Amino acid sequence: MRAWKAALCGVLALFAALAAGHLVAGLIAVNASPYLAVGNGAIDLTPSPVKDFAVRTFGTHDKLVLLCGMAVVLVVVSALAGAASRRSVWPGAVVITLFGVVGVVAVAARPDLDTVALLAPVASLLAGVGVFVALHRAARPGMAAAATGTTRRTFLSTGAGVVVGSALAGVGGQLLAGSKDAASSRTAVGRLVPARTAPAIPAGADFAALGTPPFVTPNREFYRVDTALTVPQVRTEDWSLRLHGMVERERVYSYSDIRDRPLVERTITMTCVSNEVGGPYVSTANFVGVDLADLLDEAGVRPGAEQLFSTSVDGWTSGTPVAAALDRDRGAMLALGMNGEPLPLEHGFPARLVIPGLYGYVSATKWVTELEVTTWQARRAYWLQRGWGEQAPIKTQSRIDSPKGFATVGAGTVRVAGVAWAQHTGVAAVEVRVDNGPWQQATLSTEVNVDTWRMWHAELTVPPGSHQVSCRARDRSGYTQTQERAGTVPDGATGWHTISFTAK
Ligand SMILES: Nc1nc2c(c(=O)[nH]1)N[C@H]1C(S)=C(S)[C@@H](COP(=O)(O)O)O[C@H]1N2
Ligand SMILES: [Mo]
Repeated sequence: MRAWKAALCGVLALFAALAAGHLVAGLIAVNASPYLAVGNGAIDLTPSPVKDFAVRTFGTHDKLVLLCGMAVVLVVVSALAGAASRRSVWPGAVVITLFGVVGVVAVAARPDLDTVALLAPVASLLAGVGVFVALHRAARPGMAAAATGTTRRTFLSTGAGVVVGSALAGVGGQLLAGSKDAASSRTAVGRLVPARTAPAIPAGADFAALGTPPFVTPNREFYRVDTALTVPQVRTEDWSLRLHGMVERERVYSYSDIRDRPLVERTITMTCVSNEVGGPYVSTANFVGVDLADLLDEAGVRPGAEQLFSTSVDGWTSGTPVAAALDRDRGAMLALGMNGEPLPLEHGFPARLVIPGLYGYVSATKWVTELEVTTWQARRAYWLQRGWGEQAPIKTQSRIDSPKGFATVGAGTVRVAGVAWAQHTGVAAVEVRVDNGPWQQATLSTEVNVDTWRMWHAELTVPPGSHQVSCRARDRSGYTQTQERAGTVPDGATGWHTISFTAK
């Protein structure tokens, strides 16, 4: 048979396999889709430096890049496997089967999926092999020369049938997955009214008009970092939080158990450990929820407990020092809401942890469903297994937001503006300098609380030409940001943010 026909058999079999898996996954759990399971598996297996590189290079699009890359590899390999089957059905059938097995293994390995989820990759495997064999048969030239036209027609109509069937199955799977989504459950939550609201944000809390971000980050713009390829869909009615381990009384809370308690609101700046100097992974919100210490006190933490080990519905885990979770002065929260709304799905609906002063990977579990009080020895959380630090307080940092790097500005007086943060300690001062000149004090915005960022601006005099401007923050402990550059691994980047610009 012609090479193009053989290759097409491979590619169409791939489509059929992916679509069948997606359809069955739509009935069970969207993450059972073998394509997504392989993607999620790849994320968990990717070495930290590569993951760090992906986050740095592609930002929030890192997952889209992964999925597209996988698609290209799958199509190319399927086409090659098909082309290798010009004489015999075997090479292609073996490769398609191997793909299917990888899908089964990936779904079996997902911590968030149970055994029925295996039906999805099994459906993929059967559809892939079945379609490949059928198309291959239809494509084989007939015995007599006269039959060639018929063969081509049979092949094309079978192929078209596969394309239409796959499209229907794929779309059907997507619709089914959507019908079980959590969006309507979130809408049904309505307003979460705190009994204790956070103090109103004072007018001078940001210098947005001078180029800083707004003090409170709108939910849509709040940075997002997680390992989930598809946003976990958890309805409040299906959610519960189990608190167990080294406690006197194990507790299980439903959504209404939490929501019916007096809620508190706190303004908190969250930061990701993967934020490079000058990076975007820092945002501020008004979180609404309950004190984590209240829940822990109800359960009764036993002596010797060191770690609060939290687990997300998607299997991701995090370990927080118990002392930080119990410290009332720190105000660790189990949050249900963010900026006047229930948590957005991507930010952990129905419930997440937020603990001021600690990087997100040790404090901010989204879609949290289990809290185990334990020791550091007993459990190792997701990023600890991958070489990141156990203790991860947020490092004092500052960033220049305006001018942007490589901008051209008018010579003379140049306004520089940005943000600084030293959560749980407080920013005491920010200094700026041009071209290794003397450090100059920046004007700070009104402080909201020590757990939030603080904006700054400074007016510098610069002659025409290219220049570099750097900033550094000092916190209330007296510590001034070190110039020493450290990468994000294992516990957060250090160094001064420096940008270049041209004055004309
Ligand atoms: N379930 C889950 N929770 C998670 C993560 C994750 O990968 N999965 N990432 C953590 C990290 S590294 C950070 S910095 C914060 C980011 O929260 P955000 O996406 O709401 O900004 O969530 C934390 N909670
Ligand atoms: Mo993070």
